[in-house]
Amino acid sequence: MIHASARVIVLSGGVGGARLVDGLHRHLPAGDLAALVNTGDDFLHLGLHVSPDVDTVIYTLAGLANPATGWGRRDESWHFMEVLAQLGGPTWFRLGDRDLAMHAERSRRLVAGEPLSAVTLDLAARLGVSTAVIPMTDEAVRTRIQTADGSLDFQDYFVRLRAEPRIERITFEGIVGARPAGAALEAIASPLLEAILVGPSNPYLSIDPILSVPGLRNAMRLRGVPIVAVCPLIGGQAVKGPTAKIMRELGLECSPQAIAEHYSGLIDGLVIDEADRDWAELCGVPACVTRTLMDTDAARLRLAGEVLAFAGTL
Ligand code: FO1
Repeated sequence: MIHASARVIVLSGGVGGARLVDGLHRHLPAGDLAALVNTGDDFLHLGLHVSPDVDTVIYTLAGLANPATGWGRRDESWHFMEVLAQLGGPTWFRLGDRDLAMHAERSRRLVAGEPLSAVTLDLAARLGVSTAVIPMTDEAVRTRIQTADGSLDFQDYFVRLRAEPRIERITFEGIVGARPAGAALEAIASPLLEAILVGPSNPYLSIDPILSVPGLRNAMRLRGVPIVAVCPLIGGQAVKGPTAKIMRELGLECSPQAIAEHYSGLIDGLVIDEADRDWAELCGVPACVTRTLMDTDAARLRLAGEVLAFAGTL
């Protein structure tokens, strides 16, 4: 129940979001942080429930993440994939031997009837992670990409097709029946809560699923603590992933102003990079201009401190 005493909640999806979670995890005393993570990227693969954004946060905070990719584990071996290839199985989604244990054990506990949030909180704790890693919902929500040639499962689009298809619309299958994970509502209700942060994740693919879980956005808005987002773009470009490409395909300008507009009504402030200093007056909310590139552990730690300090002024 460490999340019931959270001081800070951070919304995260993808590799970029996990970097800010890591900075906050390093900056804050153990147990003060709760990460509310996207599960729209989850899928059943080889009969296993894979939760990529959750695992990216867990591995990053545990110091186990592959530094080159940001996802999966460092010091991996690939015997499973080698034999899978020989057997003619799908190899487009790469599962390392050690990573495989996470998917197998999560699947075993889900099949036994445990809710995703209970399994996730426990697996993170078993890897020594003191931050509460909370899936946005225990129900199945699946991000689907609508293209001119039909709709695609998320990982098919993002990994197998390398995010090349042109997006017309993004939908979240199962979102209507989804409820916020109990642990998420407990963290939001924490009497110690000081701020809610939105990581520099892809707003459309990674944050919108979280904000679309019925009741979650309102619960955060009504809590009455500052809500601050970190802009995922620097100089009109995404630091990692297809955010800028998707914004163009959705007819959006790749600017901090478009990001601020996307989060309008939710955020009280936006953190933007020095390269985008000229946009500060155009975001409609107070903007904090700083260096947002988290290319080192020190940069993650520094940005985390600055974001929290900025939230404290709102
Ligand atoms: N991303 C890839 O681009 N290629 C992969 O083979 C791949 C495997 C993978 C395995 C486990 C995991 O937790 C994540 C993995 N990812 C892979 C990343 C994942 O597709 C994305 O990080 C999220 O779904 C979007 O942020």
